[in-house]
Amino acid sequence: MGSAGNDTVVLLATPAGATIDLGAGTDTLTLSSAGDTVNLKNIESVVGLGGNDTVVLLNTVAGATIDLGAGTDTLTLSSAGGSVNLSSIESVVGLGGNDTVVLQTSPAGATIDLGAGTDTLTLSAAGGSVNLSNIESVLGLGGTDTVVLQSSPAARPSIWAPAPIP
Ligand SMILES: [Ca+2]
Ligand SMILES: [Ca+2]
Repeated sequence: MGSAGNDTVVLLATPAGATIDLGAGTDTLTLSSAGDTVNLKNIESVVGLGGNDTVVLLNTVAGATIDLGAGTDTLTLSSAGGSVNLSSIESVVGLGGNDTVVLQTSPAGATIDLGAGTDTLTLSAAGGSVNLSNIESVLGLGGTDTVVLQSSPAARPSIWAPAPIP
């Protein structure tokens, strides 16, 4: 458990399934280079390195930034939903909450399933290829996007693309 202050924690080795709660403040956690399987709470910034990381968010700090680095990484969002900014995550799993996900970078062929709730995904400005499930709204930016809908909500999702430059 972290203190109320701002904690900066670097994991050197972590038991699989460890739960890490850094409490109040603006906290940063760096996962071990071997890859970690962890359950996280109250962490504003998560940095993964080259290992394969499996991360479960027990809660989502609004606007949290999560970059799991190289490797084959999986992130499960909090069941309460929330807004997160993601980089370098091969598989993102959302649960019943309303999720607002912004991809800052996405690996080619990343799989993103935001589950139940009313979910919004913003694609990376760099473009890329993604496989999507259960997302009510998808917003693309200036990049070249390849999107495969593996399953879409009953009402077709609304997908926006920027207007062409006149
Ligand atoms: Ca990683
Ligand atoms: Ca959801």
